[in-house]
Amino acid sequence: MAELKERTFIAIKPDGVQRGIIGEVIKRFEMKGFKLVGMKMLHASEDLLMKHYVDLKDRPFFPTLINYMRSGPVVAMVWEGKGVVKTGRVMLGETNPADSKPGTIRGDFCIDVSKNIIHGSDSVESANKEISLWFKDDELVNYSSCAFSWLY
Ligand code: DAT
Ligand code: MG
Repeated sequence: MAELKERTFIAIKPDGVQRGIIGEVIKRFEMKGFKLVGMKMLHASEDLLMKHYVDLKDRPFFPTLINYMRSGPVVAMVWEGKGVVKTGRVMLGETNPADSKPGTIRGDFCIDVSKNIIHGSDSVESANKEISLWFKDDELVNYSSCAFSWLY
């Protein structure tokens, strides 16, 4: 069923990597039941980041945002499962950590909007765009998870 194959793009930003939050993020998505189908660590290029954040190019914080995203390596991931885009956003919390509830990733691990440690796609359409921007087809892995029939 196609709805069980929905995918989202999640990236741990340079501050999340430096602060040792990679494992915690992976743990939360794994424990929820989502399936990891792609993951890599990289220094994102300016070109990639300009494309990724193109919708924000006219915002005053755009140059700071690009510099921040280039300040160290990021961990890029693709997670799969029913409703993963929307649920992923709920798990992340609000854009501004100050508005994020405890129990969310941003609510639990960061303070400032300009250092909010993680990215998650905001719609299925942006997820598809972002996944194809960050990953080649052969970097996404097809496999069946033994948990599948216990989740759905
Ligand atoms: P989100 O990452 O929750 O999808 P967004 O797409 O609106 O939020 O913005 C992308 C990133 O830009 C966000 O994670 C942090 C940064 N940002 C957004 N609004 C900001 C602001 N007012 N000041 C500084 N950085 C901001
Ligand atoms: Mg966004």
